[in-house]
Amino acid sequence: MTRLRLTMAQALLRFLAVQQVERDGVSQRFFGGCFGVFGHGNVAGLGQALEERPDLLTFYPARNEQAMVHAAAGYARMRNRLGALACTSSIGPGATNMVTGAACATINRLPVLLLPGDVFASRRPDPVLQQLEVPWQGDCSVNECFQPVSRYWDRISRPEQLIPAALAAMRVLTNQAETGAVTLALPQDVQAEAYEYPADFFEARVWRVTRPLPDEVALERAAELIRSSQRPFLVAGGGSIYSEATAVLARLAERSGIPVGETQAGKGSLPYDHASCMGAVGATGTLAANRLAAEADLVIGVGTRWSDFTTASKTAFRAGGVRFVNVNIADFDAQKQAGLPLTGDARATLEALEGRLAGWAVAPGYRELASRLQSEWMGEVDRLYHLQHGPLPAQSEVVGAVNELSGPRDVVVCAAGSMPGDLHKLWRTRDPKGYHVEYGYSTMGYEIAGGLGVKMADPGREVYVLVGDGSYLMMAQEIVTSLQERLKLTVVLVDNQGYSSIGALSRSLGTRGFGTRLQRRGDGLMGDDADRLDGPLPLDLATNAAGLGAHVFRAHNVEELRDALVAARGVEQTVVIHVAVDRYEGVPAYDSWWDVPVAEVSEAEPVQDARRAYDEAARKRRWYLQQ
Ligand SMILES: Cc1ncc(C[n+]2csc(CCOP(=O)(O)OP(=O)(O)O)c2C)c(N)n1
Ligand SMILES: [Mg+2]
Repeated sequence: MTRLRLTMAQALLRFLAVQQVERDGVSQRFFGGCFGVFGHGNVAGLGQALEERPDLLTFYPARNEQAMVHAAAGYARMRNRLGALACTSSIGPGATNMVTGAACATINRLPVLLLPGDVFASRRPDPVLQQLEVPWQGDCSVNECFQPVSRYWDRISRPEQLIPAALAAMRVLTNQAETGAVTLALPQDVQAEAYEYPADFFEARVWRVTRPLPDEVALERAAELIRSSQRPFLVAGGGSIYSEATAVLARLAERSGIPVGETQAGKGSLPYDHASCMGAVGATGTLAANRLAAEADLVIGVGTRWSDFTTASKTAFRAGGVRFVNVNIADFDAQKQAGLPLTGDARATLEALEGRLAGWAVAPGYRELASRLQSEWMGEVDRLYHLQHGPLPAQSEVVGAVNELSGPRDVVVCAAGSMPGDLHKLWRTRDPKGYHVEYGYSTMGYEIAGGLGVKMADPGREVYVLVGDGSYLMMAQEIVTSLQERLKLTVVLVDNQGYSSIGALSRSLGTRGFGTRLQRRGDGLMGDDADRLDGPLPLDLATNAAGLGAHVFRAHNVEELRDALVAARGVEQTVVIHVAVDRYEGVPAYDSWWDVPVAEVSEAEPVQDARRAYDEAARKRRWYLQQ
């Protein structure tokens, strides 16, 4: 048997470079490159390997380890999980900076390969710089923090362990039901240690992504349930996009007349003007979707993990005896809401249902109701896109301007603040990959970094990053990486002087926007009530963006924003358009609720009122136990 004498890091790199993924007979390279920030723990091991063989994997230097994992997640999502990036860090803070990114990727079920450096396996020089010693457990380092946020975790303490660990890592990364962050902790001495690796380990390896089907009995039962329902409602989640089920979903919805609501990850499953598209459902849902959801007797979930935003904290589906059918590749999700589990690939399963539902459709009256609700909703979006609010514009007008001035295949990216809810309701999605809001972890700071990953995965599309001032202040530095890689982003920085979403939430819960406004401390209020007393901080985020090298436009009203969006198209490098919006002009909620518990006892009257309203709303909560 041929053997190659390589360091563990060199062997890992060679292995990663030849992994392929295949679906529907089309095979592609799995790893699109490797992000990294070097320090001790990766500079000599993996760093040496990457430097020696740039032909194997492109190295992308990043500014912040959390951000690079977000970029990797954005990349994987854009590639429908058929591609991923590796991320290498030094030991200690470089490694733990990736933990938030890992949690974000795992919650969103997105493959990322994390390669944190680790302390010496030999332990000879212990404690090394940045080593956290655990007095009662010698083999524990900060990298144990990755365990609960990874779907596979391993530590390569001997060079030959790489062989089974790398194969196990690939299995999880490419398994559509299990995928998420995969962590291989790499002790720095072992990275540099040589071993005679069998040449077979470096042969091209194809990981097949199959399209498993639920069993016949379950399919028959589901078709029966659907055929006998009066008011079926379908909820499309991220799984419908990842499995490329959107065409069959559109056909099925058109023929059967079943109306469709979309989750954050599932938005784009249907084009916004498809006859069955009711848009967002749940806490940030449209009136059309939420009305139909409330009365549905059967809810068909496709690739959704039923988060509280989707179920409006289990108040969205209110019909007595409402039942669920769950199409999901992960049995874990298929079993939720006591639903009939159709554990399988979304596209294959919908195709199988399509045949069984041939010739069946909802009653004409139900189709008409959906059509009326849809056109009413379109009118509401038009109204909010063109509010002509002043003196500062409303955020909904910013959404309208970006939507109307972006192309049908362009991608909008967002993650946290008030913008995700507004986008969920208002964005008119025209392409299944045109809407990219990370709302599994809703990580402030994901926006620019995630947008960079989207652009890496599909440089042919314009990427519009909508980011609040709060998120921008948390993590804007990958603007620099976008310039380094000549990957253009159009960042719309929506400035409302602080955490307006949480301010509004706080006010609705009786706590006056406490601690959510950008202002000097001093008057004891730290809330929106203090606005008139205290001026804002002398912050200039547009200048900050210019300092990072972005091409900056300052828009003071919607017209200037539109002009800037048009001008931005002609700029080759990353653009930041700064626009100030009215902090208090939000998009309303449409017949929905989100469960955020209010203090049961308080001296404050607004809190007591909020608690009463909370108890009232909480009465609508359901368990969903009906099988
Ligand atoms: C890392 C992180 N920390 C805290 C939160 C909680 N949180 C959600 S939205 C938000 C405020 C976001 O502010 P900004 O980006 O300005 O958006 P706005 O609410 O003003 O629209 C906060 C603090 C979060 N989602 N992520
Ligand atoms: Mg803000």
